[in-house]
Amino acid sequence: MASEIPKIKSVRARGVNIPMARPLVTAGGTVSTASLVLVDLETSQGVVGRAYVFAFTPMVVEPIAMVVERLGASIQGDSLAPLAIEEKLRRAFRLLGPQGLTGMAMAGIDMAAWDALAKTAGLPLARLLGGEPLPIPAYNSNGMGLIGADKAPAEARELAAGNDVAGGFRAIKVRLGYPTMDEDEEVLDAVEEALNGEVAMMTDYNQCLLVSEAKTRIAMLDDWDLLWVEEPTRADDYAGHGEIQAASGTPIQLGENCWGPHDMAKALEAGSCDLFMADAVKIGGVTGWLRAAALAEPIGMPFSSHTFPEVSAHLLSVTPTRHWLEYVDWANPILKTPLRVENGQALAIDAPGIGLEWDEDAVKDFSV
Ligand code: SMN
Ligand code: MG
Repeated sequence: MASEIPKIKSVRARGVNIPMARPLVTAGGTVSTASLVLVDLETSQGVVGRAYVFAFTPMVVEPIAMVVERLGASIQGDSLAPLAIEEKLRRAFRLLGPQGLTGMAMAGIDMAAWDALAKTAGLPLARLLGGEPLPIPAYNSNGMGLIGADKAPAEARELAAGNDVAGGFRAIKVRLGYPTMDEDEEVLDAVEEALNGEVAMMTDYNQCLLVSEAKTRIAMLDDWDLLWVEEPTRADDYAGHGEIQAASGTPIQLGENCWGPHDMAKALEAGSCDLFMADAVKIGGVTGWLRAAALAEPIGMPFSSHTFPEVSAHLLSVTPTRHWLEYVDWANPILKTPLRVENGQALAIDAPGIGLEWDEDAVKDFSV
C-alpha cells in the first residue's frame, strides 16, 4: 500500500541581511548584502522543507516574506504535491502576473515543498528527481566586480585558489562594462596574466550596453579565449541579444532574468543566445527549472546555473545539457553545512532534500 501523502501544515518566512565579504559591483548596480528570505515549510508528518530566496536588495526582504506567508496560508492542508501547488498558486496570480515578488515567493514555496518531499522520501533532491548527485564544474563568481585593473589581478588569484570550503576553481567570472572599452580590455589583460592560462574567464556586462555599442565592444572580446559574455544588453531585449549574438565570436550567455520557462522559450525563439543560465528562483523553483531544462535538451543548449549553488548542484545533476555552476558563498554564514567545491567541482550536499540547515544563532544575528 502506498504510504500516506503528507499535508502542508505551515509555512514560515524570515528575512536576513548578511554583509557580503566582497560586495558585487556590477555595471547594473551594486549588491553589498545577501538579503535572503528563509522559507520553512512544515508538513503534517513534522518534516521541515527549507529553501531561501535571494532578494537582490534589503528593500524587498520583508515584502517577499509576507507574500510567502500569505501564499503558505492559502495551501495549508493541501497535499505535499509541488506540481499541484504550482498550478494552484499560478492560478491565484493569473491576473497579477507571476513576475517579480509574486514569482520569487512562489519559487521559495516550490523549492521548500520539493525539499520536504525529498526529505520525506529520505533522498537527496537529485535522487528524488530520478538522477544522482554528480560533481558539477563550478566557477567562482564571488567578487570580481568593477574594481579596476590595479586590484583585479590579486583578487583573481585569490578567487581561483578559493578556500577550505570551495577551491581549485577552473574558471572565474569577470564583470565588465567600465566607462570605456579600453578599461574593459585593461582588466581582461590584467586578469588573464594573473591566471597564467590555467584558469578560464567568463564575462558579464549586466545589461549595460546599447545593442549598437555591444556589437562594437564584443568584437573586441574575440581577442580573448572567453567561455562566454553574459547579458550585454537589456535582459528582456531578446531580439537585440539575437543581433549581438549573430555578430559575436564569443558565445552569448543569458537567462538569469528569465521569469519561468515561458520567458526562456521566447529567448530561444529569438535566437538570443548560445548558452542559457537559469536562476533557480526566477525560473520558477525546482518545477520551473525542470521545464526549462527540458527546453534545452532537444536543442543541445548548454545550461548553467545563476546563484543558489546549493539547490543548483542537485538540479544541474538532472539537467541533460548541464554546463557550469555559478558558485557564490553568500548564504554560507547562515548554513550549518555549506556547499563544498573540491578541485573546482561542486558537490551537492549529501543529505536528504537540498541539504539546507539553518544555523539559528547566525540567523538571529543577521535577522532583519
Ligand atoms: C549577478 C548575480 C547576482 C546579483 C546581481 C548580479 C550577476 C551574475 O549578474 O550573473 O553573477
Ligand atoms: Mg549575470
